[in-house]
Amino acid sequence: MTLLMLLSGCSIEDWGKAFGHFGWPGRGITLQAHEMYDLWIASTIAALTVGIGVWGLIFWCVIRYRKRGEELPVQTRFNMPMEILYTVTPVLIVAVLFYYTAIVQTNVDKLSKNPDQVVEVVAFKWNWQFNYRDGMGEEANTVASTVGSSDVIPILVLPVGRKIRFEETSKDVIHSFWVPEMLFKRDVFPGSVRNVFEVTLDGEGRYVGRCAELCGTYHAFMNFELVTVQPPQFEQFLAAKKAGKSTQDALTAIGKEPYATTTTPFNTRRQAHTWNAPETQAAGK
Ligand SMILES: [Cu+2]
Repeated sequence: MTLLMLLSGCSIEDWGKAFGHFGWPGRGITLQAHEMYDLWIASTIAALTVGIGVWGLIFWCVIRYRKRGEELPVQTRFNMPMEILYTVTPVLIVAVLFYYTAIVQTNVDKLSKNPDQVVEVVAFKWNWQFNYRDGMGEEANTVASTVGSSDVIPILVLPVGRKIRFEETSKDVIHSFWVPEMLFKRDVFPGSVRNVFEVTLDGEGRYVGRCAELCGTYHAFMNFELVTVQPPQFEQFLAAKKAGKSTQDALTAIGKEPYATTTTPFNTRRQAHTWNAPETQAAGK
C-alpha cells in the first residue's frame, strides 16, 4: 500500500479527495482528526484492494471453469500451500489493521498533564453550556461561561494550536457532544461520570456542533457552533468574557460575527409544528 502510494506520488489525502473522502467530512480540524482520517482512508483503500482481488478471482473462476460438457472435471481438494495462504493472509491483514487502529485510538484518547485550556461542557434538555475553567476536574472554577437559549445558538470559542481538554457533564439525560469536523463525538453523562477528552485544533473557522444522542423531543434542536481563532484573539475574547461582556459582544470585540453562521435556532413553539390542521382544537380543550 505504502509502495503503491510512493510509486504514484500521491498522499492518502489525495486518494481520499479523489473518492469524496469515502463518506467522511474531509480531513477534519484537529490533529487527532487527521490521524483518524488517514486510518479511515487507508483502511478503505486496503478493503477495496482486497475486494477487487477477490471479485477478480471469482469472475476468473466463473469464466475459466464454467461447465463445458457432461464430463466430470478433475476433483481436487486440500491444496496445502493454498490453505495456508488464505489462513495467513487474512490474519496478517487483521493484525496490520489492528496495529494501526490501536495506535490511532491511543493517540485520540491521550490526555496531557497540562492542557492549555479546560472547557466544561454542560448538556441539558435541550441546549449547551460551555464553561471556561481555571483548572482540571470538578473542583476547578468557571471563569467565564456561555449558554444557549431557544433564540441564540451557543458559541464555543477556542484557540488553534493549543491543547484543549473537554470535561463533559449532563444535567438530565445522556447527550453526546459532536462536532462533525472533529470526526469525533463523545457521550455526555449525567451524574458522577465525567467524560474527558482532548484535542488540538488546527483549522480556523466556524463549525456546527450537534447533540448525537437521541435525548428527547427537541434533540434535533441541540446545535451549537465552534469558532476557532488564533491564540491572541482567544485571550482577548476570554478577557472580555471575564470582564462581564456577553459572548456576542466579546466576539464583536475580536472582529468576529457575533451570532452563529453555520446553524440557526429552530422554532420551539409547538404551534408552528402541530400535526393538527390550523384553527382546530385538540380534543378535550
Ligand atoms: Cu441532547
